[in-house]
Amino acid sequence: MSQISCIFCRIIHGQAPGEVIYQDEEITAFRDIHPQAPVHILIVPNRHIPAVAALHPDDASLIGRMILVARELAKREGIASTGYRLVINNGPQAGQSIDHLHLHLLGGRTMRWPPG
Ligand code: DGP
Repeated sequence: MSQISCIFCRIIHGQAPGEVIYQDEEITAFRDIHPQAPVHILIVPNRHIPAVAALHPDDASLIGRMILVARELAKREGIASTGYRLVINNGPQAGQSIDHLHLHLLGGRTMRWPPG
């Protein structure tokens, strides 16, 4: 199910511009429009799931696959050995700005901790 007003649904379905670098029957990955690192990719479910808070137990394998896709893309992007960060923001205080679940893959520079 997709939502016409959701920018990520529109990118997934080719109805809005996006640099899609991976897609299968349940997951799409595209480059972040405001990259925070040399490599910044968003891995998203094709189905409109608003946030981690909206996940069901049946989605466990989907979330697992999103992480495996991120790992594969990190290899393809040449950051597997130098390291990378996977982030999911959930809700306003975490800074979630798009209400379509997305896993950030960030790499290509040294990261600080804790995050801001
Ligand atoms: P978050 O703050 O965790 O909700 O991250 C949302 C990310 O989505 C943010 O890093 C910028 C990115 N983004 C927002 N709109 C677009 C868009 O239209 N296209 C692409 N490729 N990325 C977008």
